[in-house]
Amino acid sequence: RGKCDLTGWWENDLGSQMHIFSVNSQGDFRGEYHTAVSSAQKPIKPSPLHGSQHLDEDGQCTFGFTVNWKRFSDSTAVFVGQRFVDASKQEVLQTAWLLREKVDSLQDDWKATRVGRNVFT
Ligand code: B9F
Repeated sequence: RGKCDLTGWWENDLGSQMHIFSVNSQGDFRGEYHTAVSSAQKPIKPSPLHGSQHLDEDGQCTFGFTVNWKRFSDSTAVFVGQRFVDASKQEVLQTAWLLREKVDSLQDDWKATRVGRNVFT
C-alpha cells in the first residue's frame, strides 16, 4: 500500500460515505458509494463506483471515478480530485463532480448536468 492509496472508508461534507475496496498496481479501483442525499423517489441504495488514480510517491495524487446510481436512479456522476494531508496530518480528498440526470428529450439536454464540489476525509 503506497502513500497515495485510496483504499478504505471516506466521508464527505454531506455525510456521504464511500468504500474503496482495493487499488491495484495500475491504480485502478472499485468500491461502493453511499450517498447521504438524493432527490430520487426511490430509497437510496449503495451504488458501485470505479476509478483510476495516480500512484506518485509524494502523496498528493490525482484520481477520478464514476458512480452509476443504477440501483435507484438512471443518472451517473463523475468525480475528479486530489489527495492532500492537512496541517493536523489528516488525509483530505478535494473533489469536484458532475452529475448527469437522464432527460426525456434533446430539448431538455440543457438542464441535465449539475456541478459541485465535495471534501472527503
Ligand atoms: O439524487 C440523485 C438523483 C439522480 C436522479 C434523481 C435523483 C442521485 C444521487 C446523487 C448524489 C450526489 C451527491 N452526493 C454526494 O455525496 S452525487 C454528487 C453529490 N455528492 C434529481 C435529479 C438529478 C439529481 C437530483 Fe437526481
